[in-house]
Amino acid sequence: MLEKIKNPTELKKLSLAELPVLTKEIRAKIVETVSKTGGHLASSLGAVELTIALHYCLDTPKDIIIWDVGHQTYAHKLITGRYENFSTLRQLGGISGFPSKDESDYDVFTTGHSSTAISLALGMAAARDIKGAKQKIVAVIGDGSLTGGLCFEALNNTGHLNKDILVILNTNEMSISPSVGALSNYLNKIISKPIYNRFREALQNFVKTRIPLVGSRMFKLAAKFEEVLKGLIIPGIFFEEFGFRYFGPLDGHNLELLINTLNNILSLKGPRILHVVTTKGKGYEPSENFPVQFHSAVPFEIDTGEIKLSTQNENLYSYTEVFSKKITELAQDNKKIVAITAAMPDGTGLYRFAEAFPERFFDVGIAEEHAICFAAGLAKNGLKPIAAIYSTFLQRAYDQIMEAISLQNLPVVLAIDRAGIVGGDGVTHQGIFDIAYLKSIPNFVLMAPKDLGELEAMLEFAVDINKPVAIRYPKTSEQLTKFSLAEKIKLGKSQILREGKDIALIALGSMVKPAMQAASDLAKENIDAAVINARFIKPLDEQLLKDLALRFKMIATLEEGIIDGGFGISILEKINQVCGEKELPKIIHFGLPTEFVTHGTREELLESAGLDKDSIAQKIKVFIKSSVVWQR
Ligand SMILES: Cc1ncc(C[n+]2csc(CCOP(=O)(O)OP(=O)(O)O)c2C)c(N)n1
Repeated sequence: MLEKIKNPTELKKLSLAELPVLTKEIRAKIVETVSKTGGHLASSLGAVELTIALHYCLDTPKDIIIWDVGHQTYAHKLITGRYENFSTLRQLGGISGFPSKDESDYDVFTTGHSSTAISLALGMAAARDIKGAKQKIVAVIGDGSLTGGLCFEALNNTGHLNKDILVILNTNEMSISPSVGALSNYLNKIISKPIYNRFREALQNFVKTRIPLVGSRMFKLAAKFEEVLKGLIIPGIFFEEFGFRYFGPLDGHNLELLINTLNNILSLKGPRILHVVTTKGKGYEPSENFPVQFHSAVPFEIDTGEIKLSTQNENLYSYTEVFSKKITELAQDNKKIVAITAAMPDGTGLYRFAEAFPERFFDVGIAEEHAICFAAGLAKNGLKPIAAIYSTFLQRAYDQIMEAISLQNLPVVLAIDRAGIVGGDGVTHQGIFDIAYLKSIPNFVLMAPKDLGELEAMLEFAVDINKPVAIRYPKTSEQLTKFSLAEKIKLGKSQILREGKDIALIALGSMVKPAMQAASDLAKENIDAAVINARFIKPLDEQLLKDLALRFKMIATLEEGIIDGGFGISILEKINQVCGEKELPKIIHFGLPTEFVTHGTREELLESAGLDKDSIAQKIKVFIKSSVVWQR
């Protein structure tokens, strides 16, 4: 059945009775594909019925569906013309794991960051009304994503503008990990035992037990009273106060109920919210049982749900894991250390810290802006906060980093995970802008470790220094290394790893290894390259740069981030400053162009950006040749 559905028009030709078969086929296709490619399995499985119901009731793409985050859209992709290519999910040149406006007219925005859907939908609704057009607009958002403050800005504005939009709130009690916060508790109460029902039970008991003689009259009075009370304490009163009409909670896997309800609600006017309850991972036992593991799954065996052996390597450790252990170890002795995550205790490795020091661990929900301000508050009152946030999501907290941390000069440590190329998650998740956006912020110390041992040393350094510090590290796994005490991290001091005379390669973090490999390959061709492990993006090692500028006619800078406004440009500026009258060395920058980087494996993407050891060596050879000609 699924194969034949090239678009929602064909979906609508199916009868209600046929739809359950389709849901099975969709789930099977998603599980089969993600078991090979990896991807957001559990969220997509939970939204299958909702997806079918929405496309069944709406006239997409004229009508609009905006999926918050967009990690739940695999069923949407399958019924909007991407069945044939679905096996290429998240692969280089294949279809994206998130909505992509360049991929399909049914994907309205290219998204991947949470809590934006209501704002986007409201903007489109306001434009629709100015144009006098007819268009239904729906935003689909999960309970985890609703913890983002941006949603409340949008709800507030929607109630004020009174626009026709439908928000579907898909609750499954999970963010990536279990949802946290007061709002999450409120939603759980609505689902598990609506306040209204509890009240009615209490009222009836009261009438029966306390006033038996006048029971029937009291029952009538109570019924009236109940009507009034209903207005005050219906489940969605919170949303009603924002100016929304609230419907639900509804079983989000009951297709017929969903379709009937949606048809009714879509014909109404004004801001509406439909609350559906779903099971994360629905229909595939391992993902229902382990929704955290299958939120963003790596390839697995379909029969058991076990991770495929080829994706495991026991000798390799991720930067996240080493961060996780080290920070927990440091916190044993240093009672001032507190840790903060914005809904990513597993992804950032802070789960370990949370287990060891629950009272010093804070999961603030998907709320990066709040996380940073909150960290500033903790630091102001004498603690040592470590906020672990992915590079891409930290973008959201730019202003808070600037004002709450930098302007106050508070000793907060930003542990920036997933810095650089992240792979399959693609354009919205690449952590390639953080150097450029943090470098210009006063007071910050910015660092990047060359290996796992150096990450540990940098963490020690960061918790000791009384300044704002950011450490960026990549999404990759390596063999463990030990940091020798003789190397000791000193503020703004780089490390010479290899002497040379023809060219100096100044490499940052993850680029140190390919720079060293390129240097040994170049040596075979009689090119003698020095390699410097920069360690610091800020402050730069002025003394060393002066020395290099005097000794070398050619310098290369290497970083896993955009060149524009990046580390290499800082080196160029500094060398320009320190060189004085002396002729400047010729400088070549290795890094990424100011463009969005698509999905693929990390290795493929680094290679296509010329950041692998062979491309580096090759380009340096050409650079040296052309520089010699140029100098003559
Ligand atoms: C700004 C931002 N922070 C963090 C994330 C990482 N993230 C992706 S999905 C997700 C959980 C979303 O939970 P929910 O909306 O309830 O959807 P579910 O996966 O439970 O269906 C998180 C934290 C993100 N995409 N955007």
